[in-house]
Amino acid sequence: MKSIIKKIENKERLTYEEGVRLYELDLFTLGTLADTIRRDKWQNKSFFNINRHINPTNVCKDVCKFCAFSASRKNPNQYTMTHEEILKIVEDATQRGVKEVHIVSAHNPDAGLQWYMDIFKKIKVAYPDIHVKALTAAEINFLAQSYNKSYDEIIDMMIENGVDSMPGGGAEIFDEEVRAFICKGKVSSDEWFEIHKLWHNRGHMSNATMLFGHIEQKHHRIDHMVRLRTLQDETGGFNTFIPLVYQRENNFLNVENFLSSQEILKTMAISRIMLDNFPHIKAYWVTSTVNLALVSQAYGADDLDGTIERESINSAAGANSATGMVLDEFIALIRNSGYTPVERDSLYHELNVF
Ligand code: V47
Repeated sequence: MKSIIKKIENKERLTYEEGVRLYELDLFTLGTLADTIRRDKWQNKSFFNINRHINPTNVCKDVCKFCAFSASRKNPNQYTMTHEEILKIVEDATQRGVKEVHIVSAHNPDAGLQWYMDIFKKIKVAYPDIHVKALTAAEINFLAQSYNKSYDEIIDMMIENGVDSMPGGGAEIFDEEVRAFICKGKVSSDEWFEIHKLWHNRGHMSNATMLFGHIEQKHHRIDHMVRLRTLQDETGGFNTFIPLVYQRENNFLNVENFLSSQEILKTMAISRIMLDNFPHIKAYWVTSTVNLALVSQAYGADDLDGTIERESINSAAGANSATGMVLDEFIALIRNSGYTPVERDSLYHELNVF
């Protein structure tokens, strides 16, 4: 173990095997190692943005076992927003200073390709300064398959219609066996990577998530991180890694044991250590709780996502995030936890230091 710690202190890259062993370290040691890396990169800064999540439809042809958000066509709670409804949300949001809309939908077989694409153009025409972060690799794969298009063609359409960056969703866990159990039929791991690589090769940035705390084991998380690190070496197109804590309500995975805070913090710290080529690690308060996201700042995380305003995917599964965070409160929480709140834009340019 000593040689692994020495390697981290010397800023040397860890192998997959060494990464798996990191979970044997105590929380304090892991935190100290991750915090040193975080402070080297970002000192005392904690980044956030003023953003609005929009989930325009929950009708989904896929049946991921962990998902509480999707509604089959028989579900009485299904919804699909009109473009007018979405534009109204964006209009209201811009009046509150929102600078990014994060748009993620389910895989709705009835909505049509143009329904997915036109909304981006309408938003960009009406609000040219707003950053549109939209379409996960899972959605791109769904659109390509449903409308007989290549990934390149869908990406062309995204760029033409004004999508600025891609969110990190749909990654779940890359291990093929776990993936087959939790989300069979959805974008495969290889396809997820192919799509992000194509997007990066066009000069655009994206994020990467990892859904953990369900049936996966620790070594699957390290495998997930190492696969991401490999693509990042090649393209440099990832901004942020976001470990998403699995929420267990209203879904079909039936996981009995919830992760301990200690294991969540260890995973945060281990991602900071393993993903040496990722600029940012995000503690997504929606799935970790606000309190643990604040503590995560001392375990490698330098980004707390944003105010969000409304969130439907994780709140459907039990997260306390349906109505977002009030900006002043968010800033005060970061400051009172000992960090410098820095409002960023979607590509991490600093806008305001509080
Ligand atoms: O891919 C679904 C996850 C993701 C559950 O790029 C669940 O900045 C926990 O990707 N428990 C969508 N998670 C959200 C997402 C995201 C979030 C925040 C920031 C960014 C970014 C991206 O939500 C899905 C899936 O992994 N999810 N169900 C659940 N029960």
